[in-house]
Amino acid sequence: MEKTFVMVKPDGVQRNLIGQITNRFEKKGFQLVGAKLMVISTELAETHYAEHKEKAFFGELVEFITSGPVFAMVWEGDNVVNTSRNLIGKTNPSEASPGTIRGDFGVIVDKNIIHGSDSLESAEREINLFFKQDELISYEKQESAWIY
Ligand code: RTP
Ligand code: MG
Repeated sequence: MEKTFVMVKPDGVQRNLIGQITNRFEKKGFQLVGAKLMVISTELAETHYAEHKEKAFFGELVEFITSGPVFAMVWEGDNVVNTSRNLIGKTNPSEASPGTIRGDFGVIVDKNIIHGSDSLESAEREINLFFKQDELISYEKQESAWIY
């Protein structure tokens, strides 16, 4: 089953948006298979965002993403990589459609609330960067009497 890496960035955590963001993925029908609150090291931030190393905003991006706790998650489901990017919305919240996470909660590009992997390859790379194999739990949804 396809998996993707999603992370509530430090601004989203500070604004108490973890619940509302995870709720959108749950309501969509995706399954949470891993999650943790963590503070990213500078080394991990630089590796995660290595594709932007040469960009003018790289230093600020690393500084921001390491500035406080993030909520890192792995979500599973059909086409979850692409669909998550659609739920998240365009990089710049001023261009992101209402109804998307960035469109509803974000204002400026360098504080855009949430990260989502941009391809299957990125998803695999990022999941392995942030999670150990035994931190991911695959499980069946049950239709049994003890669920109320
Ligand atoms: P992300 O990787 O964080 O999920 O965002 P993304 O794919 O939508 O956008 P990407 O091009 O990968 O950019 C990574 C992050 O860099 C910041 N950024 N700042 N100042 C700027 O012009 C600028 N452009 C990008 C954003 O915070 C973006 O999420
Ligand atoms: Mg990106």
